[in-house]
Amino acid sequence: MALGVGELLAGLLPSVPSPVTAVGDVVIDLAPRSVREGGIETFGTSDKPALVIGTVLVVLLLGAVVGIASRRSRMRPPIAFGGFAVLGVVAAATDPATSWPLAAVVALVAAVCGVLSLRRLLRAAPAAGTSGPLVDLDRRRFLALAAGAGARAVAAGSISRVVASGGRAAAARARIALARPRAPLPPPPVGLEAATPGISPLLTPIKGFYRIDTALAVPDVDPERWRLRITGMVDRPFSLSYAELAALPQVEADITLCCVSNEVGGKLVGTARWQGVPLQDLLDRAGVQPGASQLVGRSVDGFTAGFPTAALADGRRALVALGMGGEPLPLRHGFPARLVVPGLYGYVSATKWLSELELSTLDGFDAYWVPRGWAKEAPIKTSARIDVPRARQQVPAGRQVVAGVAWAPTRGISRVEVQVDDGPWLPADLGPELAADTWRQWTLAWDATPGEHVLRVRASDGAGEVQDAVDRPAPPNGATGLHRISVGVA
Ligand SMILES: Nc1nc2c(c(=O)[nH]1)N[C@H]1C(S)=C(S)[C@@H](COP(=O)(O)O)O[C@H]1N2
Ligand SMILES: [Mo]
Repeated sequence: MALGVGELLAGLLPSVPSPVTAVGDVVIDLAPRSVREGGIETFGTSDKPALVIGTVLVVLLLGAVVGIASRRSRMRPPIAFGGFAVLGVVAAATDPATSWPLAAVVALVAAVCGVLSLRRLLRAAPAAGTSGPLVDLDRRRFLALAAGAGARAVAAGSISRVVASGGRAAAARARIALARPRAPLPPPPVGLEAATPGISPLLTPIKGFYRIDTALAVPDVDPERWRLRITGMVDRPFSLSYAELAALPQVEADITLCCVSNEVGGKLVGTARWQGVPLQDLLDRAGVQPGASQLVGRSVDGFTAGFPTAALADGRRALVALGMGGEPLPLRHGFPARLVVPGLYGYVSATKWLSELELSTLDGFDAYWVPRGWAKEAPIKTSARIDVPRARQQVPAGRQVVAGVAWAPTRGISRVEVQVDDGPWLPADLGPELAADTWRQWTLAWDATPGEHVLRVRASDGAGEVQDAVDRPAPPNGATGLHRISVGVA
């Protein structure tokens, strides 16, 4: 019951986290490094529900323990619920996006609800070890009361979910129409997916776009109240409302985004047509001071990502993105605004739910993942992936299509080659190039002979430099090695 009421109040108050996600977030932050390194990948996907369900189950178990202990002493429930409340407030206080005094009030109300609901249950509980017709009646009454309390807790919790998910961000986003970009890109060319089933489409559908972040609950940012601040080592710090930012000239750019945790051949990479305000326009307006060597993006959820200002010197089209795939940014991908910087892994550049751009020095600040063992500078490595055939697939003998994508954002892809077993490197056909900042599709006609075969792929970037073939894990700055799959030919 305490949990349900806590969730309900958290859903109603914008700056109070849900107790479940607050505790879950602290679990993420305190988790040993090895667990979290796996977590940068998995928390983004299926492990988030797992962590939430786990937290709820643990709380329910603790509730049962408190219930049993309370039969011996009337002082135990207030102490136990008080303890939970303190824990919740501590969890909230470590979260910079949280108002902890409000969280304290929520914790107090939740705890009182818990104590009262337990008292009521205990008064109705039959004495232990007794039986008989009267006691059975008591037992039925107790079970009914317990079921009622449980139902109310679930109801309060679910109402909060509805309130939270139907929050301000979703409603506001539905009302937003993206401005027409200053120089719209031509419609994207027809990709190889038209003729090659199974190959990654040139532009990744938003629904299938990978998601990685440390946030347990997607931040619910009301664009009416949101501001973007440009601070630090600048001559003219300023801030913009969403309306002011959206009124600035916008551009479109096709950019491939990649996670540093992506294993060779992995799926944590995607390509989208982004729309937004050129980062350089905002920096020029602020007047970046000569000593500034790092640009740090700060998120409303406390996350930070930083990269060398020198990375922008080549004029790459970095954006404060407001749109993705022709729509306002989806909530999961950083609504109302995020950074997208071609050629840099997401954890150093692609701050979602962006609230501040701070100019500092490379020595002066370590962004979120740096003290956790990941490199400070992280350009995306040239890499290629085989999409077709799938690993360990059985294919008939004869002409088979081998196909996939290769990327070296900012440098472009000049060549992709495929090797069958220990044979020669065969040049693949390249698909249309959206931009040097995006991946490129490739296909190769393969005359498959019966037996087990190993297929390998390697890409060369726009400068003709072939990708690093040495197998290295993702930490500290991105995996290397060639993607290889085995296939059986019948
Ligand atoms: N606020 C916030 N922004 C973030 C992150 C995060 O944890 N919090 N993760 C970064 C990482 S590691 C990656 S790979 C990209 C992923 O962007 P996507 O979820 O839109 O694919 O977002 C980046 N931006
Ligand atoms: Mo990432």
